[in-house]
Amino acid sequence: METIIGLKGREILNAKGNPTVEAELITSSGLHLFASVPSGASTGKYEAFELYDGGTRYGGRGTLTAANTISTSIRDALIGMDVTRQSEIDGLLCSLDGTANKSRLGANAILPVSLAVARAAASSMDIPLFEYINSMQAMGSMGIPDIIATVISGGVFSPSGLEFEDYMYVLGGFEAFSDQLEALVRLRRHLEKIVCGQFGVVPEDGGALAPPIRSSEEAFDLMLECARDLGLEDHVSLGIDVAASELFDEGTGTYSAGIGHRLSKQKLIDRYVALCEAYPLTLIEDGVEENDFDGFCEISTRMPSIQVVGDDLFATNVSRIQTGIEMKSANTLLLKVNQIGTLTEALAASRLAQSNGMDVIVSLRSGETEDDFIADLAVGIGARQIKLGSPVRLERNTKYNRLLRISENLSAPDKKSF
Ligand code: 2PG
Ligand code: MG
Repeated sequence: METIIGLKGREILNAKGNPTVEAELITSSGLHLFASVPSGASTGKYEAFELYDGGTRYGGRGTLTAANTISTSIRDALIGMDVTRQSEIDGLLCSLDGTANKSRLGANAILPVSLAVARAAASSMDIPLFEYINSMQAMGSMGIPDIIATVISGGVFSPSGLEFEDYMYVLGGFEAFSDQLEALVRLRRHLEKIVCGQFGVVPEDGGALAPPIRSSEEAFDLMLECARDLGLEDHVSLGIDVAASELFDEGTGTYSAGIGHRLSKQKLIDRYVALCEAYPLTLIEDGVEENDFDGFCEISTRMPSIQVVGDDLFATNVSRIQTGIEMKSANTLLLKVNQIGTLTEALAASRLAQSNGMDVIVSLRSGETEDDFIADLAVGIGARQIKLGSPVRLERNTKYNRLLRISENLSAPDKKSF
């Protein structure tokens, strides 16, 4: 039996230069495993709580308290436990916290421990992490996901006033994952050339370009021109993450769509329908605000052939996913482990979605770390897609690179890559 003999929390920096938390776990046979948590910028109301120190250090965003919790109370509770008892350990972490949204210890203290435990279990069994995750999931087959990548940023990620948050290429139809990734690199490079040729040097956010454009039509035209130039138009369609909760004004019940424009829900959905008619738009994430299960249902009814994705809507939370299933709100779950705070709960979320015929997209957060756990997660649960962003930032490429290794492994299972 492989047991936990040491556990330490540490404050580290994410890709945005903000503090986050890493767990370091030591097992009885001497394994050292690390895991860290990302954080979002456009976080939903129903996400698990991230605990920050307050005060003046790092503008109040320090994570020493959460890191210290790992080294003390979580450590004391977990010492001696068998690393293969993931659900028991996650249950214990939840009960140590004792709140519905992990607001006492912080999900940023709980999640890195949960992920490090899974890594330790896989290592102790001498199997790759994705295989271990698949065995815990007990449903569906493993597979390399297709890529969804934000290449143009708007909303809170851009100073431009461009109406929606993420403009994404939805890739598909490639023989090999490596071909798909190479195509994405070419798309991102060529798009930069087109955009900079037109606007000069433009700001970037997490590798996505933020040109001074205001309308989705302009973003789509740039993206399609780029795909056509490279002869890749049959391999890409378009997606948007509206992140509509960021645009919603509760008082008036309206949405801001770009600077100076306010739209009713009806007009906003009409706008999606018009965009779908004019462009190969196949994916709309968070098209209305996070409480509006009916609004999501209306999007699904009016555009039955696209992927209607719930991110802030579901918050990787089984009870919200259950409501969405009953109300036929969306056909796709965006799965973000730190929205819920333990691996066991994230797996339950994907199991519920998949067993009800929904697609799952495993997603990063805008404030990522170098941890590549979500690549194994996506493969292990057989997610249809993974949302990782532009492949020009190492915090994103660690995940792409892990998928390259895994895809080699899956095509030649005798040559295991761990
Ligand atoms: C999202 C992600 C990535 P964040 O909304 O899907 O764009 O953003 O991690 O800031 O929530
Ligand atoms: Mg989103």
